[in-house]
Amino acid sequence: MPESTQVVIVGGGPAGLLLSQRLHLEDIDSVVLERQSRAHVLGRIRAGLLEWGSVEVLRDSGVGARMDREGLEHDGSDIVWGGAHRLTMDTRRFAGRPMMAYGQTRLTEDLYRARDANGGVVLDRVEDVVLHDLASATPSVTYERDGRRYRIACDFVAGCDGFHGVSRQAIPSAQRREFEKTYPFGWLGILSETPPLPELVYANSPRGFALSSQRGPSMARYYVQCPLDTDLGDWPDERFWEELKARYPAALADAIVTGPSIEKSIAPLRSFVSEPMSWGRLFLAGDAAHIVPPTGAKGLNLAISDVFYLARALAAHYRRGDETCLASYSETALRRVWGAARFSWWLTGLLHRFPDQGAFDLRAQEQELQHMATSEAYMTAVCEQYAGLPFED
Ligand code: RFL
Ligand code: PHB
Repeated sequence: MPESTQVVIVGGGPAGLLLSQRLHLEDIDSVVLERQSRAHVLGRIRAGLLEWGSVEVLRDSGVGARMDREGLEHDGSDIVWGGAHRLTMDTRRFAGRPMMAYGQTRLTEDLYRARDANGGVVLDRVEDVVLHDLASATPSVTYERDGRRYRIACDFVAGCDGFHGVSRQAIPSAQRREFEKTYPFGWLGILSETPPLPELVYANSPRGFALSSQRGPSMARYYVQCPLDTDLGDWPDERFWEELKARYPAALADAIVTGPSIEKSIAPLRSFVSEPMSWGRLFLAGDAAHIVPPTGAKGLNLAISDVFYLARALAAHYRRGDETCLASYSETALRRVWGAARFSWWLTGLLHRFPDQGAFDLRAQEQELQHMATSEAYMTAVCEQYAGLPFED
């Protein structure tokens, strides 16, 4: 087991793996500590839609080859509402860049493959990770693996351990400020080996939100808004397909190809931001610092942009002894995080049905969708954010 490294990365999800890959390209050593088995991490079905800025970071990190072969490039996504209306958030036209449908599961596989090929150290099944002396110049991390306890000395710790990780909690609570919003519903999602609709289509319907997305030419991902206490056992495939189709206009519903699901899960929706994103020698990236509801497709993209800023800051420290980017990492990353947090909250409000919504609120939703459909100025502002805000120099 390694006794020292430059950066200990807690969490081997997309944020942790991409950070280790980018640090490797900068000749900076890291060790990734992941709580779950690799099979478990690779089995998780999550995000699917990448901003073009993320696509470019992944290419630049040497992990873009399969994405470029198998990902589905899009001019944007559609929204349907009121049974008959349809608009396109055409990001190519209104923001000058397309988007890419490419599953997080595949991206995680690509990252593991790249780290294995480069001799990267990713330790899975580690337990009881504890961060020490973060306020000093000589932090360390202890953990247990196969019943034995180990310590790694390091210069920095990167907390990439997701919302339920330990890193964020290592910042004293008096130094942390948390902002949170919960929503009274979740998303019930399925994956099915069927040809998806040619476009991503979000639906605002009286029965609740729905989304039709893609994972490849013959792999579709669908979601329906559901109550938080939904029991998966009550949702055999037939019921899911019937409910999904009932939320789309007839022509789209007829175009949905059904088949057996190969995965089915429920995700609650939450908005959460923890400030600051760094403390002493600890730097947080990805879901460890913030959660957005999936409506805006921003979670994975934020993990990628955090890692872009953090790897750049660590490279400036090791190459030039320049501490300015590390000192401003939290502030820089948070500007983008709050942009996405606000956008995801707004799009969630626009497309879902809330238990306390009255007739006035529904008319306001319709009016806003109508406004988007008819105002180029409004659509441009929306597309700018859906396509992803540019990275700062
Ligand atoms: P992850 O993926 O949660 O990885 C964190 C890793 O840390 C490990 N870990 C620990 N390791 C060691 N010690 C501990 N104490 C640990 N505690 C935890 C975990 O096992 C895990 O492997 O966070 P990361 O890397 O920051 O990545 C974030 C993304 O996974 C997430 O934001 C996205 O999936 C969100 N998301 C979407 N994002 C998009 O950009 N576009 C989308 O289209 C999109 N769709 C979605 C989504 C999330 C969804 N769910 C299930 C919440 C759709 C859904 C349904
Ligand atoms: C997905 O494909 O999982 C997906 C796509 C777009 C979203 C959310 C999730 O807004």
